[in-house]
Amino acid sequence: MVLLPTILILTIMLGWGFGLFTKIEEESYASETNEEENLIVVGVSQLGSESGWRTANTESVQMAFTKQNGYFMILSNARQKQENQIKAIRNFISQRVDYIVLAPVVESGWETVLQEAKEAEIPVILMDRSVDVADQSLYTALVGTDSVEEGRKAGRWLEEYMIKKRMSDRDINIVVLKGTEGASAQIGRTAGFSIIAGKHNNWHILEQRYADFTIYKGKEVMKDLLKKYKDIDVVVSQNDDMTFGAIEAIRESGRTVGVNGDITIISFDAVHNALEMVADGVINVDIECNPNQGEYISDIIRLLENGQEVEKRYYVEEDVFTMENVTQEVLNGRTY
Ligand code: GYE
Repeated sequence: MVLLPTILILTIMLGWGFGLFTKIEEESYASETNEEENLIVVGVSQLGSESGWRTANTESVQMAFTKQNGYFMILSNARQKQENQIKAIRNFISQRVDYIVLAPVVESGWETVLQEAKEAEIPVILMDRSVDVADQSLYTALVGTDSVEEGRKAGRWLEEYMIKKRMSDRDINIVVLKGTEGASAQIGRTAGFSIIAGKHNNWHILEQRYADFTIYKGKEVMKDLLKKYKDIDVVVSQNDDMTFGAIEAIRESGRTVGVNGDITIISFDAVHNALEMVADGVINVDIECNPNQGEYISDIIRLLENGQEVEKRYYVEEDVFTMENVTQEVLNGRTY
């Protein structure tokens, strides 16, 4: 279900336009004055700061959970470690926060700590990525993206591109740069793309390698793949940061990328820098993933505060960008 798109657009226009690029703060602590002021105390466990997308995602909660909006937020950066997230959640529980927002670095291993939150009667709202738990009552709602569908969109784009180029029966060699091992965004995008690739006998996935959603790893892994395979036609890179690194590696190897190049680049996220590269024909296609989730979560908390029912899953709206639809207007409106 798509939640309040107008609020999203307003937030993009007003909020991020002011350029509030604060770094994730170290944990701050809830105090008694918050109760006096009647603020809703929200503990946010962010998984890290690995990408441009993640920075935007963190800024979206910082914009949503302000004192003016009636919140006191405790924000904790787990630096890619699940154990840090578990510690943060236990801290939130002992401080008796009103809500916990969790962006889980990996899918599995959450049962125990989520059970503890449930016993403390603190609703947990998942942000961005999902968890793999048998008991769905361990979290109240998820606001995120449909990563399997994102992977499918990448595959469908490649199908259409091959048809347009009258090359649909040509053999193509593909490498996949995967995000963090065990992360739902990685698992979903891999699965979605594989579903489409599986329909084509002439699509050869040479290798799929983890590159942690970072520029550095993207470059390192791509360098390695280029040494190993001389005939790569398509790179599917599961986020823009890895794509930036991969493009550097490809150029350094003497090969070219994009619309007029010899390696086709498929990316995910559609952050501003990447969209500029789409407009310039460097990246062929970018599957959008929307990081502005803080406002949606705030809406859910308001519903819960009013004793209303909420849905289990909210997916944000997402587009597919190629040279044809990255207009100046799109670029101007993209604040992350
Ligand atoms: O694509 C990537 C980030 O989980 C959807 O995590 C998110 C992904 C996003 O680091 O850039």
